[in-house]
Amino acid sequence: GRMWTDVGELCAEMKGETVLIRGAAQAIRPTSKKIVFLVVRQSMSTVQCILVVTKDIISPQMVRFATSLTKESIVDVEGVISIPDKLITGATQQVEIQVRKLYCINRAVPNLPINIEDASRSETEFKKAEESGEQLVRVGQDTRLNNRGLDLRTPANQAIFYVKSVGVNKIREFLLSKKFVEIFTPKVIAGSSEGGAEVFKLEYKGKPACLAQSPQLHKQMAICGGFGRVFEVGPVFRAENSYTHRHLCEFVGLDVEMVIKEHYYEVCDIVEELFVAIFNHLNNNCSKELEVIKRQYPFQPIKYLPKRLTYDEGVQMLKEAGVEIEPMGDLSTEAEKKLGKLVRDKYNTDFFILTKFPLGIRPFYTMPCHDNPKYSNSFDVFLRGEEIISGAQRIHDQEILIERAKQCGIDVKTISTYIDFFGFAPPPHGGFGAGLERVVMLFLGLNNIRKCSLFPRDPQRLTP
Ligand code: ATP
Ligand code: AMO
Repeated sequence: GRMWTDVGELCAEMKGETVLIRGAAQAIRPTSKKIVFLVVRQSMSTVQCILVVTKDIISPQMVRFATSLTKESIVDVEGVISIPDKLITGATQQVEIQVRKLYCINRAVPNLPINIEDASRSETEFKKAEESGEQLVRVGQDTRLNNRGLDLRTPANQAIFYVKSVGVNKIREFLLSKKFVEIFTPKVIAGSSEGGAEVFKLEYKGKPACLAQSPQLHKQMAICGGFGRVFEVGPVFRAENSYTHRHLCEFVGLDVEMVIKEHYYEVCDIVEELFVAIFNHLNNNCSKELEVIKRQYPFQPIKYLPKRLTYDEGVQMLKEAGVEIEPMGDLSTEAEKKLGKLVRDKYNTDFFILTKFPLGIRPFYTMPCHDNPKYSNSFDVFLRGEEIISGAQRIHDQEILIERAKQCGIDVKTISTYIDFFGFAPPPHGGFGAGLERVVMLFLGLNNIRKCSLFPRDPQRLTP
C-alpha cells in the first residue's frame, strides 16, 4: 500500500519529502488560470496545497480540474512538502504541499448550506471579516444542526467531541479503579423513575411503559442485588417542555450508586475526587483541543478547588446579596448563577457542592435528615453557577419509602417491583447523576448544551 500521512503531522522537518494525504477540500482559491490554492482539512488540521502549471507535472487541465472541485469534496493529494514564504490561506500546518497528483474521491454537491471556514470563526473574527468587506455566510444554530454532517466538521466541534470522549474514558478509568462495576440498566421501564410530567410514554406490547428518565430505580435495585458500587453511562430521556440552553430531551447520564458506611458525604467525596481527576486529566491531555475550542468560543478555564456549603448557607449568602429565596424553595436558574458568582468571589472556585436540601423539593426516594426531617441527605453540584449533578442518600426502609412515594403523589403500583426489592433489605446507599453534556458545556464555558450533543434531541428537534 501507499504511505499516508495525517494532515496534523505535516511539519517543517518533512521539507522535500513526498507525501500523500486524504482530506476535504475546504477552500479552492484560483489566483489565475495557472495557479490554484487548495486548503485540505483532516479533523482539526488544515494544509495549504498549491497547483502551479509546470511543463511536465501540472497541466492547465489539472489546474482547471482543481478549480472545478466543489467545497468539502474528498480529495487525495500527492505532493512535495515545502516551506512557503507566507501562508496565504491561513491553514493550521506551517508547510505547503506542492501538488503533483490530485484525485477527487467523492464529490460534494455544490452550494453547501454551510461554509466550514466561515462557520469556524469566532464571533469577533466573523465581525472583523464582515467589516473588512468579506462576503461571509452567517449560519444560525438551526442551519448548523439541520446540517450537522457539515457543521461537525469545524475544528471546534471536532475538539468538543474529542474532549467529551476523553472525559468519559477518564470517568470509566477512575470509577473502575475505585472498584465500581459498570452496569447497563433497561431504558424501557414500567413506571416513571423520577415522577413528574417529564416522561416519554410508549406502548410495550400492549402495556403502558416509559422511557427511563434516569437509571435511578435500577441502579438502586443493583445495590439490592449485592453490588457494593455501580455506575452507568447511558442515555436518559426527559420529555422537557421548555426550550432552554441547558435541557435536552435525550442526554448522556453518568449515574453512580454506592453502599454508604457512615454518612452520605462519602458520596460527595467520590464526586469531588472524580471530577477533580476529570478536570486535571482534560487540562493535561487535551490542551490542543482546548486551544482550538477557545479560538472559536473564547472561555476562561474553570477553577475547581472543591467547596461544600449547606443549602441554608447558600440561601444566606444570597440573602445578604439581596436575593430572596422562597422559604425552603428551589433556587431559580438566576439564583444559582448568582450563588455561583458569590462562591467564586468568596472561595475562588467554580466548582462547589450544596448539601442538605429541604426534603420537600427532592425526589421521593431521598433520605430525610435524621435530626430534622424537613431537610434531606441530598446535594447538588454546581459548575460555573449551573447544576451539573444531583445526588443523595436513599431511603432503604420499605415502609418509609412507600409513605414518601404516596406523599409525593406517585402511583406505587407502577413501581411495585422496585418497592418489593426493599423487603430484601438493601444496605444503606446513595449516589448521584450527572448530565455529561452539561458538564462538557460548563467546563468549556459554552452557551448552549446542543453544542455538546452530537445529534441533539430537544422539544423541537427529532432529526437528524
Ligand atoms: P491525570 O493523571 O488524570 O492526567 P493528574 O493527577 O496528573 O491528572 P495534575 O498533574 O494533578 O493531574 O493536574 C495538574 C493540571 O490541572 C494542571 O494543568 C493544573 O494547573 C490543573 N489544576 C489542578 N488543580 C486545579 C485547580 N484546583 N484549579 C485549577 N486548575 C487545577
Ligand atoms: P436529576 O434529575 O437532577 O437527578 O438529573 C441529574 C443530572 O442530569 C442532568 N440533566 C439534564 N441534562 C440535560 N438535559 C436535561 N433535560 C437534563 N435533566 C437533568 C443535570 C442533572 O444534574 N436520579 C437523580 C440523580 C441521583 O440522585 O442519583 C436524577 O436524575 O446535570
